[in-house]
Parts: sequence; C-alpha cells; structure tokens
Amino acid sequence: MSDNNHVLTPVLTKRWLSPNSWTRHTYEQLEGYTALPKALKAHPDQLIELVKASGLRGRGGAGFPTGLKWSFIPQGDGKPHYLVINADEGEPGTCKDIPLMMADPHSLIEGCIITSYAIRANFCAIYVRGEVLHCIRRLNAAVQEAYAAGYLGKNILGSGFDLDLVVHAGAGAYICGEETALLDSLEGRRGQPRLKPPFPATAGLYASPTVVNNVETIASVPYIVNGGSDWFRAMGREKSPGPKIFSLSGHVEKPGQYEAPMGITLRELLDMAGGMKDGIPLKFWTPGGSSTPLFTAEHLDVPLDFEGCAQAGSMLGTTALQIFNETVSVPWAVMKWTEFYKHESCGKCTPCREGTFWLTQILQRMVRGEGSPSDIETLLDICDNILGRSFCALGDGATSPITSAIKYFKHEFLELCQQQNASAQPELAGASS
Ligand code: L3W
Ligand code: SF4
Repeated sequence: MSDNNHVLTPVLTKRWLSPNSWTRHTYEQLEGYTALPKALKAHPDQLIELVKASGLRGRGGAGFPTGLKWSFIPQGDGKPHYLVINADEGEPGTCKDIPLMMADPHSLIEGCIITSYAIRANFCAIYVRGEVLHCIRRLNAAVQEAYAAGYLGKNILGSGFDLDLVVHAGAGAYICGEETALLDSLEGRRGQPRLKPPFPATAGLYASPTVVNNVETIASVPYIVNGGSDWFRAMGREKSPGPKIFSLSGHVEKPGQYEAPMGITLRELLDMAGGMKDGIPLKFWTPGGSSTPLFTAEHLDVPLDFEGCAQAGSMLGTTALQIFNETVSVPWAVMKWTEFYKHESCGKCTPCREGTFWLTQILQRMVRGEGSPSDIETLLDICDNILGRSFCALGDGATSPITSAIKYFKHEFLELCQQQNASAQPELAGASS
C-alpha cells in the first residue's frame, strides 16, 4: 500500500472529533452540504455514472457495485421509487455505522438526498436497529435540522426536487439486517427474508423499485460528488477502491473505529491500535464479523479488501475485526457465536432453524467436556447441510465460524473430547470389573 493512500484518509471520519460534530452548524463549517447543490444541478444519470466510475462497492458485507445497483432502478415505470438505508447494524463485532450516525449524521443525510435524486425517489427511510435509542434520537434531531434548512421537504434548494426522510426503529432482530426482511419489517410485517429474485431494485418496498444500501456506502456519496471518481479511486485497491471504517474489538490496546484505505492489513491496523493487549500474541480473528470465516496469525498480511479476503479463504464482510489472543478457547468462542445464530434464526427454513439448534447442542456438549471425537464430523456434516441450502445468508454465515475453526484449530476440539475420554476412563474401567 502506498503512503499516498494514507495521506488521503481520513475521509468518512474526518469530523468525528470536532466539537458538536453531529450538528448541522459544524457539518456546514466543515464542507458539509456542499456536494448537494452540485448534485442537484447534474442530471440524475450523471450521478449514477459518477458513482459507477468511482468503483464504490456496498459496505454492508456483500460488496455489490453501488452505481450498478442504482442503475437497475427502472425509469419511466410510473411507480414510486424508494431509498432505504440499512442501519440495522447487528453483525457480531460490527461497530461502524452507529458511530458514524452518532458522530456525523448529516453526512448520511446528505448522501440520502443525493442518492434519492439520482434514483428519482421522493421517499427515503433509514431503518435503525431499535436498541440504539440514543442514535435514533440523534438522527431524528439531524433530520429536523435538515428540514429546517430546506435540505429536505419540498423543492430542495430551489431545484424542484422533493424528498421526505423518516427514521424507522427496528425491533431488535438480527435478521432484519437482511435487506428483504428489513423491507417486510418496514411494511409492518414480521421480518423474514423474501425470495430473490425479484431483487429490491425491481420489487422492493411496497413492491416498488427500491435501492437498499448500507449507511457507510451512502455516507461516501457526498465525498465522491465533491472529490470525483479519480480521487476516490486513488485510495484503496483497483477492484475495491475508497476509504473504509474498520472496527477493531477484543484483545487490542485501543479498540475502536479506524479509517483506512481498502487493502490495509491487520498488521498495519494493529500498529494504529497500539498492538495486542498486554503484548499477548494473536490467536485468531474475524475480518468482517462472525459470518466471515476465521483468520489466524498467519493472515496478518492479507489485504483487507473484497478480493484479498476472498483469496485467503474468507470475506471482507463488515470489516468488523474481532481480535482474540492466545488465552481464548476457540471452541468456546465458536459456541458463543453459534448460540447467537440459533437465537436469531428466523425459523423460515429447516436447514437453518434445525441446524443451528443442533450445532448449538453439540458445541455446548463439547465445551462442557461431554463430547466425543465423532462430534467434529457431525458438526461438519450439519454445516454441509446448511451451507448453500438455506433461504438466506444467515444460515450460511452460521457455518463460517465452525468450519473455519475446525480447519485451523481441530486439535482444540479434539483436546476437549480427549479430556472427556480421560475423565470417563476410570468410570468405564469400574463398570467392566
Ligand atoms: C439487482 C441483481 N440487485 C445482487 C443486490 C442485492 C443486495 C446486494 C448484495 O448479504 C452479506 C451476506 C452476509 N439485481 C442483484 C442485485 N443484488 N444481485 O446486491 O446482494 P447479496 O445477495 O450478494 O448479499 P446480501 O443479501 O446483501 C450481505 C454478510 O453480508 N455479512 C453480514 C452483514 C451484516 C450486516 C449488519 O449487521 N448490518 O451488514 C457479513 O459478512 O453474510 O453474505 O442489495 O439486492 N441481479
Ligand atoms: Fe430464516 Fe435462517 Fe432460513 Fe434465513 S437461513 S430464512 S434466518 S431460517
């Protein structure tokens, strides 16, 4: 990675430490709402082409090209169009969207207005997970400020473009971070995934064309309008350009959010975060939340971009780096993640609903010291019956920590079973005598 990459960041977090960074006043003092008038003077298609040229890819986990997604919205179809922001940040370890909305909500709002104009939407909803009341309050206050300044509502800045924006609180279900479950929830129904296709771009909210994008994705848009696609592409990697917020948690000296160009490595991020806590060596980590296969100390130099992580056998996901040192039992950590997936499985499809139940039972038995070596094969068999056979990505994600943990740390699972065998031995001997 070139030094130039570092010179250009921070971008998304540059206002976070300014006094009252969340107010419209501070935002405007620091170049906020300067992209909007430029965007409103452009033709909507020019904005879509600009974002396509920038190479911006979705920051919610899948990395789908943003401009391409916008271009799928049919034009002249006579239907209303919608923009929905996925702010249901629930992936274990992920902590970037809520800090962004707390520190700089107007960057998201400005991005929403520009994006809505580009896709010809007159209604935008920000779907926020219900547990973060403080964030919902802050967003609502920022939305009111934006209305008061004429950035939202009728005839925005005299352009003739109208936009209404609402902040919608979810009810605490991880599955509502899946875009179609989110749409069902927004429509007032129980949040469960819909069959895709049709994708939301053609049939989304109320069966109308809808763009669903992550918070960080849309907050990047005003910078692209101001800086241009070449400036954006100067950061990061060819196929994964731009700046990114990485959230580091666990056994690091200074956990938190670190902005860096795509393609940075964990080794470099650890330098920024003061290294491993108390100097205890790294054992394993997730590159993008618990739905992404685990990495180990061998992966310290993997470029953290979509291609780099995929080539190394994982996914960039939500860039939620959960860092674990040598004191942590891998089967125990995997059990805790699996308990989460079992709890959050929406129950719609059998492989995930039943599979996560049985995976949890087996892992809990192993961690209690009551497992047997054959349980490892059973775990892998159940994962094989979930992966690719589930209705949505939650089921697939639930298998990632287990299969990757067994790939790199099978000996720890075996040791748990051998401890059990050793403690069972006298009893067995007694029974046969
Ligand atoms: C129109 C097509 N649109 C794809 C759109 C699609 C969606 C986007 C990506 O899962 C991942 C998952 C989690 N016409 C289209 C099309 N689209 N083909 O592109 O779609 P997809 O299916 O690749 O992914 P997804 O369903 O959005 C997201 C992983 O992220 N993850 C979890 C993240 C959790 C959070 C959170 O808590 N907020 O973000 C972590 O790695 O496992 O693989 O918009 O409609 N032909
Ligand atoms: Fe629901 Fe799990 Fe099936 Fe997704 S994979 S539809 S969360 S049961």
